Amino acid sequence: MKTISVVGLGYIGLPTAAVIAAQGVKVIGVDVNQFAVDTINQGKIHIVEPELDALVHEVVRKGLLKAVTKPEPADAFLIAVPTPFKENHEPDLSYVKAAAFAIAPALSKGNLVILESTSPVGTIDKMQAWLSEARPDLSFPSESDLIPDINIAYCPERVLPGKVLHELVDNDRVVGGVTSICAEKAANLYRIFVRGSCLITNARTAEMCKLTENAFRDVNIAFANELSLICDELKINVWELIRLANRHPRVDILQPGPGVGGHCIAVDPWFIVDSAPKVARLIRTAREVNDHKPHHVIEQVISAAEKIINPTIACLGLAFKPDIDDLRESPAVEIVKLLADKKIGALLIAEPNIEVLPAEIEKFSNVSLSDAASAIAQADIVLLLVNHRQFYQLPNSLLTGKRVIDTRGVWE
Ligand code: SAJ
Repeated sequence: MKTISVVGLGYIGLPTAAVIAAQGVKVIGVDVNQFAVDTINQGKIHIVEPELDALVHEVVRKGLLKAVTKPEPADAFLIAVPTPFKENHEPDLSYVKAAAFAIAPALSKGNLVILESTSPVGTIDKMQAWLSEARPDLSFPSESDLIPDINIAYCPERVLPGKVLHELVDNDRVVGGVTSICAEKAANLYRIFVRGSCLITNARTAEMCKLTENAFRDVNIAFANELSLICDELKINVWELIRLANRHPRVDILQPGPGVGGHCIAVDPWFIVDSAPKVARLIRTAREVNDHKPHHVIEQVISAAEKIINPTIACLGLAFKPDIDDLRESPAVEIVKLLADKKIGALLIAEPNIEVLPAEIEKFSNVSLSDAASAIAQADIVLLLVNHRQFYQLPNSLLTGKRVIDTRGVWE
């Protein structure tokens, strides 16, 4: 494999492109975002991920990675574009469709096309149909038993934001081919940079596997979140309860929080619900339990603020999980926005990983950015939303006399 094209240079595509290029393979990265393309070609990055800047700098300098806005011929095309959902939780495949039509003119006989984007079951068939529509002169795997011109596979990414460069290499990969030859060819591509095992299956199972992994986590977090609501009612410390229950050899409960954030776990289970609405009852309920959690936290703040005139509320953390600066789909952001909108009091936000508040929060006149210690010192109510490592270091004495709502169990 001499040249690999990676389509979509975001949180998954760019690290993947860089890791492949680091193995000495020529990589052409494609993105519709001119700013991203220009930034990468300068050896810089437009996203935040530990160690990625140095790696991109090195592979661009060596001429192994270049970014373009229009696809160019390559031996393999790896598509890593977003698959969000629409208002009604229906999957939005428009980016996959656009990517398929964009690469079609650059395809030639012998090429391998792999989709990595999290997708509802059956997406690979749609992608193949779009490619075939755009290139009727080429044959595709399901059309005959003959060797097709183009091989197609679905291989989901499964890396954890914050540890992407390590997990890209060390995690096992599920490689789903439209035919077993497609799977074998795709596995050979991943073996260029993956140290984990490449587990071969069909494309449909691989599509469902990705959704299953994130739905599993969502259901388990929902269990913890539901327990936290039950414990609030029954006056039991949920953190102690979980710690004790987890001493059973076959019990491993996750941690409650203010809700589930990020762009994966709160989205992917809906793809399962959308495909099998009558039977996916537990998965749907878990989503609803987790989506309700931010509203429960708001109720807790409202009730704590009831007897205080013009309360000051310190809100600790905005990111969707600890020790990152990623605010996308963060329950903490949702909570702060709703509290600001309800004008419950003055909100002092402490988020050690950002320097300016996002516009959606900054627009409120009752909100300002602060450091954690002074926010707590001025506050009547302390609302802990993210368990960033800096917050564990704050002396407990700062909290004396404050009403504390700790959604992550940092000060339990
Ligand atoms: N959370 C809890 N309690 C917990 C664990 C997590 O409330 O006990 C919350 C976090 O605070 C966060 C959300 O869940 O708001 C999601 O965080 P996460 O660390 O569980 O997962 P992500 O979204 O960063 O990454 C997930 C990973 N999937 C699984 O662990 C099954 C990752 O491997 C996937 O590649 C990624 O989704 C993805 O791209 O799909």
